[in-house]
Order: sequence, then C-alpha cells, then structure tokens
Amino acid sequence: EAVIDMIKAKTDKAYDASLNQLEGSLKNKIGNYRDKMLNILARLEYSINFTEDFLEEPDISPVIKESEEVLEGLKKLYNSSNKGKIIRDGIETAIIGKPNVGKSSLLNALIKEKKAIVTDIPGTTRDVVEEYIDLDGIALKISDTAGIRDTEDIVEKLGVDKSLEFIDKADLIIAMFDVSRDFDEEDRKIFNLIENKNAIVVFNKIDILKEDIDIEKYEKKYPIIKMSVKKDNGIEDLEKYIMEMFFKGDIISTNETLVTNVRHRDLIEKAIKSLSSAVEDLKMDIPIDCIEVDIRETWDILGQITGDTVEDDILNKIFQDFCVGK
Ligand SMILES: Nc1nc2c(ncn2[C@@H]2O[C@H](COP(=O)(O)OP(=O)(O)OP(=O)(O)O)[C@@H](O)[C@H]2O)c(=O)[nH]1
Ligand SMILES: [Mg+2]
Repeated sequence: EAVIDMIKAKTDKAYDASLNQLEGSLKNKIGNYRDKMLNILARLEYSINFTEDFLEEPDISPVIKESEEVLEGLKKLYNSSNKGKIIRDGIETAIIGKPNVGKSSLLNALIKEKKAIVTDIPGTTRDVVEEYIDLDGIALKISDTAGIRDTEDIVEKLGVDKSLEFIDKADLIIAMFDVSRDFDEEDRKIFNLIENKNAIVVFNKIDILKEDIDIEKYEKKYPIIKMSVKKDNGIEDLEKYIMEMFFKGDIISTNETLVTNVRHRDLIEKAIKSLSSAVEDLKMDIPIDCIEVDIRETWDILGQITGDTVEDDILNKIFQDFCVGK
C-alpha cells in the first residue's frame, strides 16, 4: 500500500508519510519476531530447569523450528532491501540499442539538458552516462549506454561490454531502434538481449519515415512506443508508460514489507548472524546458557530497529521474569 501512495505522492510531505508507513510495517514485523524470540528464550529456560530436575535430555526441536522460522523471515526482509533501494535510489533504467539510433538524444531529452554527446557518427558514446530524473515522485536512475555492435576498436568494445553489464543489472530496459533504417542483424541481437527482461521498445526517428509504421504487425511481447526525439514526439508517452508500469507493480512488487533504510538493513544482517549461530548451536550439544547469549543478542539488535533499546539491567529483569519455574 505504502509504495502505491508513494507513487501518487506529489509533494515531499506525502512522500515522507509513505516512507514512514513502510517503516511502520517493518517495525511491526520486527516487533513480532522479537516476541517470538522471547518465547524461545522462555522455552530454553524451561528446558534448563527441566534438565536440572529430571536429568533427562529436554526436547528442543520446537525451539529450533521457531528459531528457523524467524531466521527465514529475517532473511526475506534482508533481501527486500534491494527493492527498498529502488524506492530510495531510483529504478535502474538502461537505454540500449545498436549505435546511432538516438539513445544519447533520448537521455538528453529526458533530463532536459545536453549532457551526453550526440553526433551522427555511430559509436559516439563510449562510457555509460548516468543521470537521475523524477517522474512525478518516482525516481529513475537512467543510463545511456554505448551502442552495441561487434567492433575491433578496443575502447568501443570496453563500452559495449559495459552496456551488456548494465542490461543485466537494470530494473527496466528501454530498447531503442531506428525505424528509418531497415531492421538488421544488429537490431535482432538487441531483441535477443532483452528476452525475458522488463523492457519497453522505442521506435525512434519516425520523423524521417515516409509512411506511418504499423506497430500492429509486431509481436506484442513488449510495449512499443513510436518516437521522434528530434521533434519531441513520444517522450511524454514513454514517461507515462514507465509510471504506469511502476504503478501496476510490473517493475517491483508493491505489497510486501520493504527495508528502505541502510541502518536497518545492517542491523538485520547482524541479527541474522547471531540467530544463525544460535540455531547451529541448538543443533549441536552446546550448553543452552551459551545459546541464550546469542538469542538475547538477536532480540536486542532487533530492538534497535523497533526503537526498544533497553539498559542491560532492565534487560536482565525482563529475561528473569520470563524464566519459567524460577
Ligand atoms: N531524424 C532524427 N534524427 C535523430 C533522432 N534522434 C536522434 N537523431 C540523430 O541521430 C544521430 C545519433 O544520435 P545519438 O543520440 O548520438 O545516437 P546514439 O544511439 O547515442 O549513438 P551511439 O552513442 O553511437 O550508440 C544524431 O545525429 C541525432 O541528431 C530523431 O528522432 N530523428
Ligand atoms: Mg550515444
């Protein structure tokens, strides 16, 4: 929900509110995990007493199962920080295509600035040019890449390799074609590169076409936008389309808890470490008191996310109250 609000958010204030809502959902989840950790601790305490009284091995398998469940949840949250990053830093969008189709011209048009070098010489762009744009509250990190083709030129080839890397890591690809020229083997390669990717196809240079192209005859695997960067035609359509895709959740899923904050991500990583070590120890014959230290630590680290940090002595009291049978 919060992400959708964020898309709609036009003012900074609304944006902050959406971010707060995301954080609220994270804190809620972490709060639940902390409660579970307390339960786990209570059970451990119980089994310590149980062993003292009966000199029998207690069954700690439920404790292992619960700990593993929390661990699983934490790992999922940690992985979501990638998507959270999209919201914080922008959707990684790569403009790709063979040389001379108008990629750099499109970047310049989107940022409304002559940042990338444009010439009619194929192979002009050698290095990736990155810029941020703001589409009504959605951040795009947009990269203009070197035109992809087989080349003997060492510098150009390094650029092409970089373009391929950017295709891999992009959240969204704008694949550009020059429709004033015949569709060739190089264009075919671009189509192969976007196979199974989030992509929008742009047919550029429609201004120098004699007749209108019929996009109906192309396969509908990707959305197609007709464009003339030169005549400022179709750029708004592209922007609208990207917003729509984001809104529909095509670029990132919009209904899960996301970690949007680096400090939270680091704390979750620490919690995963200490809980993993507790789970491993539980599976071996390590004295339970030692395991308790790790469980407590996990509980405490998670408290730094929910804002429930407590002094050591209060911490001890909470845990003592939890000790069953003491
Ligand atoms: N007629 C026409 N020309 C265009 C259009 N868009 C770009 N051009 C021209 O096409 C040429 C190449 O444009 P660039 O933006 O440098 O192309 P590129 O894809 O970045 O090329 P590389 O960096 O070599 O891969 C330039 O001369 C542009 O002015 C358009 O919509 N119509
Ligand atoms: Mg270029």
